[in-house]
Amino acid sequence: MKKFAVFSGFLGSGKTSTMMALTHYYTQHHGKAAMITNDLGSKGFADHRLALLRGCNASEIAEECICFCHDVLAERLNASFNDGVELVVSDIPGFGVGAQEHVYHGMEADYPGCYAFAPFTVLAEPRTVTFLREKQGGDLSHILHAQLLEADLIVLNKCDVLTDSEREEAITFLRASYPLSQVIAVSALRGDGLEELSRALMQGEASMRHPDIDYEDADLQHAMGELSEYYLQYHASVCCNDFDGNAYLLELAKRIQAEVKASDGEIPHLKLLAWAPEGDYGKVDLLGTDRPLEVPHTFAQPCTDLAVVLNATAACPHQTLDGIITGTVDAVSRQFQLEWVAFRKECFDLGEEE
Ligand SMILES: Nc1nc2c(ncn2[C@@H]2O[C@H](COP(=O)(O)OP(=O)(O)OP(=O)(O)O)[C@@H](O)[C@H]2O)c(=O)[nH]1
Ligand SMILES: [Mg+2]
Repeated sequence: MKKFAVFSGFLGSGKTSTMMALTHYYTQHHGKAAMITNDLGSKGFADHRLALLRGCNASEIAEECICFCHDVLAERLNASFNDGVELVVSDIPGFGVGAQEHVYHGMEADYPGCYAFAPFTVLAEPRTVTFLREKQGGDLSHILHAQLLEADLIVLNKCDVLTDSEREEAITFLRASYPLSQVIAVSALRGDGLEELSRALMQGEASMRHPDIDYEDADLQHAMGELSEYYLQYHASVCCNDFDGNAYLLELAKRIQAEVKASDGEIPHLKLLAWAPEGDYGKVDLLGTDRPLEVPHTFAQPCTDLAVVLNATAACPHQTLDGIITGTVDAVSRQFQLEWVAFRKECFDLGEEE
């Protein structure tokens, strides 16, 4: 049986990490699996680069959401399935709200009976559960709830940060709040729960129900309209020395975090990925102004030459975000005595784009 699964979920919940861990696990233990990273804007986003650096069977669909380019998605699925792939997973850009309708129902309407859809999957992290339980986060809670309403399968990720009893409490809460969804717990970082996830996707089926979501809901629209996206790809080099690539990425992330906070904005996810010509790489994630920085991977060697991709989604006007990030890259690069040359930059309000 060949299956296609969409992974929805909030920024930073671990969609990309779980897709990478799952495709590796599935390929090692069952059969071929592939992942698609789907982003708006140019090609070459951090998630896709990271998947390639991690040696995953990965491709990207850029410039358009898979909600609206069924022909491109169908071609990609056909190529994978013809190549012996059994499971293809794709994420969804933006908030993903409405993706069950747009992707599963849209593909079934355009290509009736051609594809088997795995349970529509929504990633949640422990903080998602805290927000929903304590009704914190204002607009954010609205988005998280709308996403989870669509789920056939809720995957509680990052279970490595929870005790056993905290994990069970979180699962109980999710099951009670979303009784139509199966709930499982994983840790993409540690590799826990990947067999259960593989089975849920391959043995389960999409419900193809029409979730009761009010897309025109003013709060949801308001939350979507507040976000802006920033994308920068550049090359940085030092002329006659080497430098600490890990310290450089951390300094960038720290300063951007402080400046976004000072501007009263919020930054749910900034990804900083840099790699050296030999393939050594470093990654730093910023998941909010009030959270510690995440360092999923560090450079093993000092650097002389780096390609850098920086993607951010923030709740602040795109002009402000542009000023903060571009200014910080310039200042920190100078501090590290680096010459930097940008070769692609995009910055826009997500509300306008969507
Ligand atoms: N502790 C822990 N951290 C994790 C786990 N999975 C992902 N992370 C970290 O969470 C951060 C966000 O993970 P991503 O996989 O980039 O999240 P995403 O949902 O793809 O984010 P967007 O692409 O912005 O929507 C990264 O720093 C990961 O290393 C996990 O199982 N445990
Ligand atoms: Mg991602």
